[in-house]
Amino acid sequence: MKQSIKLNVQYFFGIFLFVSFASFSMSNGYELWLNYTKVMDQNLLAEYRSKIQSVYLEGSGETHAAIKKELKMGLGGLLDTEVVFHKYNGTGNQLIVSKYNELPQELKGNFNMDDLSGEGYKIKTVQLKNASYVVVTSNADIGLLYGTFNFLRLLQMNSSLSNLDITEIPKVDIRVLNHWDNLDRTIERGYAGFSIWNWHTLPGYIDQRYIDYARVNASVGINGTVLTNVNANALILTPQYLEKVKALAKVFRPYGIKVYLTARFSAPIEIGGLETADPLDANVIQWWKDKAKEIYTMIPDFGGFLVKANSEGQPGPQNYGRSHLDGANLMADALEPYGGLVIWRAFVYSEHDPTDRAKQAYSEFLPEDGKFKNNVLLQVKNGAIDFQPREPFHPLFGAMPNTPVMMEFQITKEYLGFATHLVFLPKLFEEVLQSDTYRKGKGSLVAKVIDGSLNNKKLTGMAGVSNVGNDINWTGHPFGQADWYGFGRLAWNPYMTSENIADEWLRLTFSNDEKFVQPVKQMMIESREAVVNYMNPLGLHHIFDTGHHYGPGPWVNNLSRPEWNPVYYHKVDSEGIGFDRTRTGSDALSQYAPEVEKMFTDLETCPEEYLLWFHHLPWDYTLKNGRTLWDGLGLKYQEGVEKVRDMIKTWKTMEPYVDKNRHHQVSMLLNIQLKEAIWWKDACMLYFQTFSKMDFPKEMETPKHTLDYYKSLKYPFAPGIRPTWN
Ligand code: GCV
Repeated sequence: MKQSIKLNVQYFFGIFLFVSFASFSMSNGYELWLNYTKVMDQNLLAEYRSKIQSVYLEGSGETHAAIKKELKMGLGGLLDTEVVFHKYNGTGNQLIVSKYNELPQELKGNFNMDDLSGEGYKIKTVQLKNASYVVVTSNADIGLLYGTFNFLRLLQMNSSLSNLDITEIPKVDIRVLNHWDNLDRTIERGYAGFSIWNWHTLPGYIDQRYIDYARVNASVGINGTVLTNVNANALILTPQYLEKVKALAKVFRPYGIKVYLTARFSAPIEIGGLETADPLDANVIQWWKDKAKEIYTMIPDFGGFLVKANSEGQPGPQNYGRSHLDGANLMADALEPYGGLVIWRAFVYSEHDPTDRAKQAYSEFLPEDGKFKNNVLLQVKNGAIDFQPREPFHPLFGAMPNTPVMMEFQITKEYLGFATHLVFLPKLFEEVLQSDTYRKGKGSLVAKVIDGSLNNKKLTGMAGVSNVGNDINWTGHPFGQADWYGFGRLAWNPYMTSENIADEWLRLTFSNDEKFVQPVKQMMIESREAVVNYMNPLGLHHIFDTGHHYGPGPWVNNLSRPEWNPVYYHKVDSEGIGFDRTRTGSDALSQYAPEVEKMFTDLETCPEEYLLWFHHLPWDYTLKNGRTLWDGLGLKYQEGVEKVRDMIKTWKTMEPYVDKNRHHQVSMLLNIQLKEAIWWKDACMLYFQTFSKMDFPKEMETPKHTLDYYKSLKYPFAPGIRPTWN
């Protein structure tokens, strides 16, 4: 039987995981955080084995089957023992995994299930006379699956089973990954290989990866996936491709994951043969209705459409003189009979609009508050520009009380060093979620907008632009897995701290040894500020090289649209640097609540992290530490570089705790990160110096090359560049 469990494991994770189980020193990271290797602590192992002598598992159906498989794999691996499924024994030392209505009668009294949604669950140690049970229960199969994953996580993290009393309910409804995957398998802003969706071999060939993808997502509560790029190709809505989507939906269904697709606004023309895509045209309206019916006939639980319209060249209702509202409601009407959703993106800015790009989404969408159909969510990026290493929160959060506004984070690191830099993103996500919008007074956190509690919203959501590709370890950088994990955990509970997330992930993925967990956790937490410092300190933003966004390009000034040029964002001149967004400048600050506007406007209260985001300041402006702005900039760049050196030192000492393969991978990547941090410092400071005409601060290491050298660097094949959009 032990043998058969091993075979199961091999079956479910494929050959990659088998290799990693076979030899710790060869781990390739394919298993992600579902690392069910045997519990090392002998006392705990003995405790677990004695408390889980058998498993009572009641129920039927596909999700139930998924639970059983996971328990076999998880317990089989962690306890390195035969997993015995048994009827309720009445004598204890049994793991009970059962929906509440199927629980043995004598256990039911220990639970009040009224407060639970279908996705919620409870895990409790129940003492009955002399018998002790660990019970995982829920009102629905999917909650039971989530509870099962949590239970396995407890074992992975070496928690005691003696006094468990856990109630978990997701705080956000739609917890969804956005894949910017194209039908040719390239990924826009993807740095971990090609798309895992093999459209060519679907629907006939079901890659083991699809199943493992569903498992890992469900393990953190992600319940939806948008399979295709927002720069959409209408072909995905043709019958040929819908058959493939249907096959994926079937794989994901037992794991509670719905599929969504991106809908190209001009699809009625491109694949429907109509002459227009005008949202008010009767034929267009009918076309979308027919398309929705066709999709739901094939995929009854289809999630809905994600739409990028009239943004960066994508077609949309404005091509016909109509509004975003017209466009969104058109699709909402079509999907409504089937319970489908429209997720409409607020990421819009126009080359024909001369106002500050940061202001445009707010101006466009605010007047539409309360006018969208009930099945529309507005998906808003965390900041008003574009996933920068640090951005102030988007002013739309909290400003549209009558519209479900959902969060869009970017898990892939378009502007944070691709899959090469170790930057722990949950720290960034946490900062945004904990920001105070002041829309309903102090404490109106972005997190409260996202979980709906600020304005009593019934429909809530959080999206993460995926960092997954077909690299063996899914995310390229081994630590990129933590960003995927952390996104899922925060989508479930936007109030989790990044520290807890790092702690969990490290234990699940690497080791429970405190000598490993504590220093590496600290390194992860600090890694986000490091990247801000060596790329975009003191509120600088969007100074990345053109198109691919790899490396610095603060000098770029020749692109056709002004707001595509870095010079637009830093506004450097001989006097100083920064974007004045106060009333004397673009006045973008007036889009925030008065308290927030005041805080950012007043130089006394504006956090220095956001200084140059909101202010154009002279080179000799005095920072809080008494140094000039010019010196401060150099010192911040240097600080970022030093932090990467610290990270390298820390990681070196971790060799005894990490398998050779991953230790070596991370070491190599950290060395590249250091090289690139220095590149950023040198290139930016040399460029800014041509305006400030000041000497570098003495603490800053002298640049290795000339500015011309840095300007000459070209990366025509950097990964993730936009392919032709159609
Ligand atoms: C999918 C940025 C990225 C684009 C991306 C766009 C968006 O501009 O560089 O690659 O397009 O955001 O979010 O739509």
